[in-house]
Amino acid sequence: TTCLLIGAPVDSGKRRRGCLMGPDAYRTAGLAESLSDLGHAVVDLGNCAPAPHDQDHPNSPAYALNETIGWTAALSDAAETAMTRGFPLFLGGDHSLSAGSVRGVANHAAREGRPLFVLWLDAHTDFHTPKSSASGNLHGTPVAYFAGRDGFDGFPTVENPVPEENICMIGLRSVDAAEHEALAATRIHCHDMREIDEHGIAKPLNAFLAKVAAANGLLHVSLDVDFLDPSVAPAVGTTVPGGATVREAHLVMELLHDSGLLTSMDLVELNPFLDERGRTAKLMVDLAASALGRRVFDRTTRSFS
Ligand code: DIR
Ligand code: MN
Ligand code: MN
Ligand code: MN
Repeated sequence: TTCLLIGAPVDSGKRRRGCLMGPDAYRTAGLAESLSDLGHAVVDLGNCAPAPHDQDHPNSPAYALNETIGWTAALSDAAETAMTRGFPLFLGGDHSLSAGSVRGVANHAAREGRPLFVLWLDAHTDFHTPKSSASGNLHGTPVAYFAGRDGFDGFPTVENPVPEENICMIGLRSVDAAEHEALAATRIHCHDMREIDEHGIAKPLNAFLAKVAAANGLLHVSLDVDFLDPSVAPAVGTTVPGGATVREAHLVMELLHDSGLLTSMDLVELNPFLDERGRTAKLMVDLAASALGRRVFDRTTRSFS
């Protein structure tokens, strides 16, 4: 596989600053080296910049709306192009970047005549619209955008919305009332941490992967740092206790790799300003490596019975 590293230093999706340093933290933590050690060709495409956009009003209800629109347009184009060349890895940047990455990947999938599936690994559902959001932070809106919800005036039109039943969320533990109500009216697969506690993380994941395989789909994974428990991944602005363990997260990545279905990925919400000597950045790099084939023993050739 040719891994394409696409820096997306998006910091407009919320008020707390620092995610713009994410791409360089991943580079510093050795992402390219980790992937080339696995035998992949790695091309670092450098950092993207937002498309030209109107200036933002400092007190608009949706924070930095126009800048986020500019990022969505630029990253969508970058994603669509990258999908024809290899495996894109979007190095965030806050989660608003996924409005662009997923829109672009969805356009590519449509051109290939294949359905797109999205796995959302996050404490949050990010299913607000700019109108429903109480915080006005647009990093809480990308799923609503690429699923085709109304309320994204000024954003690039979503020509190829991801069908609700093709979206699976795992790790949920912070869902507000407006999101609950909106999600209840959809066919999005939502798996909260209680379900993981009771049944294990492989169960909902394998069920979803079976659907992707049966449909010959493309699979995009969006990994929010706050999917992980803050005790192991502190460098994120929106920590929520009770998240995935290191091994639960690696198991997800290992199963994704073994499925052979994964075709693109976002690493989002890392705020290096809050990190402890690169600890969270290194964990995210290790998870990306697992998704791209790092393993202890190879399940395809070894028998453990
Ligand atoms: C939160 C932000 N739900 C909001 N979401 C986050 O502002 O609406 N997503 N942090 O990962
Ligand atoms: Mn998120
Ligand atoms: Mn989150
Ligand atoms: Mn499900």
